Amino acid sequence: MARDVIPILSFLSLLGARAGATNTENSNFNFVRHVRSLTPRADSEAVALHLPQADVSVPFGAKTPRRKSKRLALAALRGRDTSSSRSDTVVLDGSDSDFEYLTNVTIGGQKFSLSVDTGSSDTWVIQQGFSCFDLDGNPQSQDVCAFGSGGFNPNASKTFAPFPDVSFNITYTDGEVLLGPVGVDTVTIGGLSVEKQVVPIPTHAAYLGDGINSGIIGLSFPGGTTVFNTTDPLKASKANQIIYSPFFLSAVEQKQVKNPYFSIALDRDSFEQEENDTFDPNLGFLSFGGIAPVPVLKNSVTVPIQGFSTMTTQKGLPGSNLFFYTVDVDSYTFPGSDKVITANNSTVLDTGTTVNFFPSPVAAAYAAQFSPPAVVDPNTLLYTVACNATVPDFAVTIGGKTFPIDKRDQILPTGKDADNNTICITGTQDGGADQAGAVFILGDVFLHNVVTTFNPVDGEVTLTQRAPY
Ligand SMILES: *[C@@H]1O[C@H](CO)[C@@H](O)[C@H](O)[C@H]1NC(C)=O
Ligand SMILES: *[C@@H]1O[C@H](CO)[C@@H](O)[C@H](O)[C@H]1NC(C)=O
Ligand SMILES: *[C@@H]1O[C@H](CO)[C@@H](O)[C@H](O)[C@H]1NC(C)=O
Ligand SMILES: *[C@@H]1O[C@H](CO)[C@@H](O)[C@H](O)[C@H]1NC(C)=O
Ligand SMILES: *[C@@H]1O[C@H](CO)[C@@H](O)[C@H](O)[C@H]1NC(C)=O
Ligand SMILES: *[C@@H]1O[C@H](CO)[C@@H](O)[C@H](O)[C@H]1NC(C)=O
Ligand SMILES: *[C@@H]1O[C@H](CO)[C@@H](O)[C@H](O)[C@H]1NC(C)=O
Ligand SMILES: *[C@@H]1O[C@H](CO)[C@@H](O)[C@H](O)[C@H]1NC(C)=O
Ligand SMILES: CC(=O)N[C@H]1CO[C@H](CO)[C@@H](O)[C@@H]1O
Repeated sequence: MARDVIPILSFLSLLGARAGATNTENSNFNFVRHVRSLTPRADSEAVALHLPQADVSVPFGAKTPRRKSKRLALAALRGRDTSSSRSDTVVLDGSDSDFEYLTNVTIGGQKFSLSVDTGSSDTWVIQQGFSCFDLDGNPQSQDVCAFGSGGFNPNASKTFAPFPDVSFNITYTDGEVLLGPVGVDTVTIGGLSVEKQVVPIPTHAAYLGDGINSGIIGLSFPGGTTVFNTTDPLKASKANQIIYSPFFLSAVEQKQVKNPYFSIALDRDSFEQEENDTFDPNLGFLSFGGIAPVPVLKNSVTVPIQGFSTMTTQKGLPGSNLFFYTVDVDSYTFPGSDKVITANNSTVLDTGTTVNFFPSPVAAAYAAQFSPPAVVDPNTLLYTVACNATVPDFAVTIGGKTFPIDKRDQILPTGKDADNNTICITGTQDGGADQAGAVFILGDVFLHNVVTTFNPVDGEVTLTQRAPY
């Protein structure tokens, strides 16, 4: 989820980016492109695939506005200027259609709602008694940070133990900061329990919370963890980074799941729901050990995660030095698509981004096919469209398999104008030029149409088309 928040920021810092920077230098960035990508495994027949049903599934329980840091980070990732006013509007602005996926988690017997994030690696929870700051570092009352609870109390946990002499330190491009000590404790999601999981419990937060979550479940790779071998958070660096197993890899190590899969099915909302609700208990499933329990079709493919490398974790499992679930897209298909050069570059499966961000020529050519056509709003730089426009077909081909996107996903109401008319944007937005270093995003607009099953141990992801719903 959206927590891509952390992931993307970590990604940027790995690239050597600074707050507000629009250029990234590839100093530490070691991207491994897979030859295997040329031979994806098509799971055409006998689907239910080779994938087993999940051992454990939990529902997604709520939607909340995405944090600003994520929007800014995404803007920066796409090479846009985060310091100008336009950056605020590049990504959806806290509208009902822009949300995070949350689920309940128990840590040391204490219950919290955490954001689910396939783009970051730490599972952290704010600590009771924390100090809150604004983004300029001025002390504030705790409620300004807008966590969904008073926080975790390590003294009240029978299973908590401190992880001595280390610290947690994350700084976001928009100035958000979380830092503090780290412990190990039992973490339970649904029926899945992991013992002695490393859990940062920050005491200092400059946080733009949503009033519901108290932290994040990071489902990405060990390389993205941000715990450092120093008690002085100022001394945190790549050199003293402690690579540890994130929650799901710990579950694999502790044999709490039969198979090394976690799977996500994200449901689309209806226009009507988005209009009136800020809470929806039926947004899909996060599943462990197999594929999420929703009806699927036979159309399915397994492809390697690009950038995955077999560094080993402390406990000997393969991990990756990247934090993203990146795939190669073969092509985008829509009326007139034969005239545009499509996707040469990395595309990230991101549960935390609402819309798709595709190469400029793709976004422009597709926008022109709406009737009436979608046009770029000069203020927001987003493609806006009549809410009742006719939507052209669109499909994404990955590993030789073509996954259509439901037309309902391609028009999103984002708010009202001064005359109370609903403003709509398209689900396919401009992610910048298709050039070296570019990163594009397959967001919720795409992910509503597939079940995404991640295998972070073998570095593969399986996309399976959902039955219409
Ligand atoms: C999470 O916990 C709250 C409070 O106990 C409960 O009301 C809610 O239904 C739970 N949500 C899910 C998705 O289980
Ligand atoms: C836990 O106990 C220690 C020692 O008594 C105390 O300093 C600390 O503030 C307590 N933490 C919380 C969150 O209550
Ligand atoms: C931290 O660094 C010290 C000194 O180099 C080392 O002995 C210790 O094992 C490190 N701790 C961890 C958790 O890596
Ligand atoms: C966190 O670590 C970075 C170095 O990686 C450092 O520049 C920054 O000041 C630290 N943040 C805090 C609040 O100590
Ligand atoms: C949403 O609220 C508006 C205004 O109160 C109402 O007219 C409309 O019927 C509601 N829609 C749904 C699906 O409840
Ligand atoms: C993308 O790849 C195609 C075929 O390999 C090539 O013709 C095209 O020039 C590339 N696009 C860009 C922007 O370089
Ligand atoms: C779409 O809505 C506009 C007004 O918002 C209306 O003028 C137009 O006739 C509608 N088009 C269709 C196809 O319903
Ligand atoms: C728009 O709707 C809101 C709430 O329904 C109302 O307070 C406001 O006056 C309306 N504005 C216009 C221009 O009609
Ligand atoms: C990471 C990657 O594959 N980058 C490619 C993006 O597209 C340009 C133009 O085709 C290539 O030169 C890059 O290698």
